[in-house]
Formats: sequence, C-alpha cells, structure tokens
Amino acid sequence: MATAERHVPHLKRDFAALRKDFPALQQLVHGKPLAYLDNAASGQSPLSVQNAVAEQQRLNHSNVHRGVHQLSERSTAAYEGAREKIRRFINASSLAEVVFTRGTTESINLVAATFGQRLAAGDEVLITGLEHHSNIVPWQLLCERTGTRLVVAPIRDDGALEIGAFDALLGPRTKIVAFAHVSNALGTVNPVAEMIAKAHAVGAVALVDGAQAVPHMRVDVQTLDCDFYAFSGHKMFGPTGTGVLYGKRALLETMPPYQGGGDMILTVSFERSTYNALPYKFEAGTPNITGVVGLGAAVDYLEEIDFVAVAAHEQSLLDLASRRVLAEIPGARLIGTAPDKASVLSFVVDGIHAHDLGTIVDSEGVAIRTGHHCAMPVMDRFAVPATARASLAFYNNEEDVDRLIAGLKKAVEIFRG
Ligand code: C6P
Repeated sequence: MATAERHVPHLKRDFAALRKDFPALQQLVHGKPLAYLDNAASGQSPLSVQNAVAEQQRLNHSNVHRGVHQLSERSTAAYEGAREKIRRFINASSLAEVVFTRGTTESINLVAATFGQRLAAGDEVLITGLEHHSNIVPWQLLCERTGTRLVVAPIRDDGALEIGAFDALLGPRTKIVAFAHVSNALGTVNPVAEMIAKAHAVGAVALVDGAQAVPHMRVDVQTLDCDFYAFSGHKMFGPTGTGVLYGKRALLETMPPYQGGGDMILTVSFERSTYNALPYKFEAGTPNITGVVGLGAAVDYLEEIDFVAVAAHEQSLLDLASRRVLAEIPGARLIGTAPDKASVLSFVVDGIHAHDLGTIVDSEGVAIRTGHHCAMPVMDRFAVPATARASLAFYNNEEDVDRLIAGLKKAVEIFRG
C-alpha cells in the first residue's frame, strides 16, 4: 500500500465536521436519517463537487480543445486542470499518462483491447480469484480473440490471495497480471507492490484495479511501479461516468488507439489517419467534460483530508461493525476475514436471504448493497449466492453502525419471530 504514513498537521481529520459537507447525508429516508453504507458502490459527493458541476453546466457548457471562444477556453482549462489534479493526486510523472475514461470498467477494457492486441496463443493473462467482473470479462474477450489463456490465482478461506499459488502461476508465458488493489466483495487488500514486482520479474506488465482503493488510501503510482492503474470518479466522491486510466508513458506510446473519432487524430484522409499525442490518442469524441470538472473538485476535496486518519477511522468502524454483527446477530457469518482489509463488511445470516436483509434495513433508513457485487466467482468460492455488504467512507460514524445493527436485529425478529 503506497500510503503516506505521517500525519500532516494542516490536513483535515474531523470526520464529524466533514460529514456536514455532504447534502445527501442530511436527508431522511423512509422518515429516518440516512445511514449510507453503500460507499463501495458509489460515494456521496460533497457540496463543492456539486457546485463545480452546476457551475460548469450553468456558465461554461461548451466543447473542449475545439473553440477559440471564451466558453470553450474555460471548459478546456477546467478539463485539463482536472487532469493535472489527478496527475498530482496519484503522482504520475506526466500528464500524458492520465487518460480520462468512463470508469474503471472502460479503463480495463481499453488496456485489454489495445495492449492486448500483442498477445497470441501460448500467452497467459493472470488474474486472481478476487476480481470484479470488469477485471475478468475484458480478459476473457481478449482470450477469445487471440487464443490467450486466462489463469486465475486462488484465494484462501479468509479471502486473502494464496500468494504461493500466485507465484507458481507466474512464468515466461505470463504477459499481463491484473488484480484488484482492494476487493469490492470482501475488502481484502492485496499486497500490490509485491505482486507488481513479481509480475515484472517474469517480464509481464501489471494492471491494478484501484476502484476500491483510491477513496481510502493515498496511491502513488510511481512508488507502486504499476504499469496501469484504473479507477472510477464516482467511488471517490466525484460524478458518475468519469474514470481514469493511468499508464506508463512508454507503454501507452506503443499501444494502438482504443476508439476512433474526433480529438484522437492528427490528420485524417481516406487513405490513412495519424493519431494525436498522448493522452488524447485514447480520448476519442467529446468527453464527459462536466463530469471531469466535478472529478477535479473531488480531488481538491480529498487533497485536504488526512488519509492516515481516514485509514484509522475506517478501520476502527470496520472492526466495531464486524464485532457487533458477530456478537449481536444470531447466525451471522462474515465472508472475508483477511488480516489486511479495507472498508468492506460482507456477511450472511442463516435462514435470511441477503436481499431480505437489505430491504428491511432500507426501511430503517440504512443503505447497504446485497447480491453478488459483480463478483460471482467470489460468491462461488464461498458457496453463497449473495452477501449483505456494508461499506464505509470517512464520513461514516458509530451511529451508522448502531443503525445497521438495529436494522439487522429487526430483520432477525421478522424472520425468526
Ligand atoms: N464496484 C460495487 O458495488 P465502474 O462500474 O466501472 O465504476 O467500476 C467497476 C469496478 C471495478 N473494480 C472494482 C473492484 C469495483 O468495485 C468496481 C465497481 C461496484 O462493488 C459496482 S458493481
């Protein structure tokens, strides 16, 4: 984990005060104050992000990189300004390495479709048993196209990666190693720096799915030395439909474009086209300008927060919620108990389907996610059809945990009498 381990004095760590920045958290749901515990699906946006989005729409709505007029220049400055904010946020060495996408899913598909073109029968892509569908299916599509083999490193009964098996599956055939930084279904934190180094040792490139890491820890792509890092704006308190693919410049330079269209070209004739410089080569068509401006505002917001304190706060809430679910909800079982976990509490309760748990706690104003969490192989590994998942952000507090436990007790009462 590439985390600054020091407290920096001017950074904010009063989480009760920060909670007031989030309008959605101030509302009643079913007549009760909202306890929002579905942050792994989508984080709420602070007012500053909402204002940035509204202002872009109200005053600056126009296209980027195209117009000489004032509005287009303002949009271009805001859009490219957000790219610089992201570059600093993840410590990429150049703006050329920050590609805007629609989200983690598109970022991974981009790499599979473009970098993947150089793979052939006999090559292997190594993933882990922890992956979200968006870090499985793009590789399966690639394998179908090229005859490449998909290899999966198994996970242990506690939801941690079997690192010995991962090591054994790496070899000269491995060309891409793709894995989650943090599992969305279990919360397991992977030893990503170690995995990246091991991928490099066999000559493979490493792609990290950072969707569930970026909202919880500071990520430094140069320290990690990953080749690609993918993440989504809406999970880091920004708008939906925004995401980032970080890629090392030397690799991105060698990759063909992903989609064709406006903005990604230098010249077009009917005979042939030439492509724009990085990162524009990978940004065909009018991008999600308003969303990216909002994402830039989300980065501004996060830059003011002490992430060492965030990790400690979320860990203490996760420990509390885990202890209380086990102690107070009869028949509850945690799914995912790896020693290194972040933000996610997945569980099942004997005799009560996860969807019923979700519906009953919702009636109490508590938002959790239930189902397979777009990670069906993880559900298969633990032989459950679905789990209930409470997932935390820095604005959550002990009262949210109290409310979750009370909602679950109500479900048990209804189902068991
Ligand atoms: N997980 C969840 O509730 P998109 O949809 O492209 O923004 O992110 C996809 C994705 C990729 N990897 C991981 C680890 C993820 O958690 C997600 C999204 C959400 O867990 C929605 S399924």
